[in-house]
Amino acid sequence: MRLWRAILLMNLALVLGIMVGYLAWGRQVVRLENELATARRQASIPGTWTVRGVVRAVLLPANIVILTHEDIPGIMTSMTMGFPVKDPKLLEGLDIGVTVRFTLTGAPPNLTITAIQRENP
Ligand SMILES: [Cu+2]
Repeated sequence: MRLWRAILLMNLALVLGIMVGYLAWGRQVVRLENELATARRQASIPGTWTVRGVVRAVLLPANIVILTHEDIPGIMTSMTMGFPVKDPKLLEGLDIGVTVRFTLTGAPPNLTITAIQRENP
């Protein structure tokens, strides 16, 4: 085989490889964009979720309760975070360390506690 033919074949193989890689990458981008759009749609749908949590702090002036909550399906995994409460009366009788069952309402990430009860030990 002549040298120029070998070089030509190598260049063709290189161009082909780059094209295949570029096409695969393009498809991946489209797939990821669709996934992101779906996730954004799902994440911003208003709803109501009732889950359990443990009271970590009550910030009366700010109307916020800090809870370690269990997984909220489709919204977030378990974590410690603060939630605003709809009515300051909901914060009455919430002692630190108490296990509660609470209801979140709104369109994530704008969620408000609309109900909260101590769970029986
Ligand atoms: Cu959270």
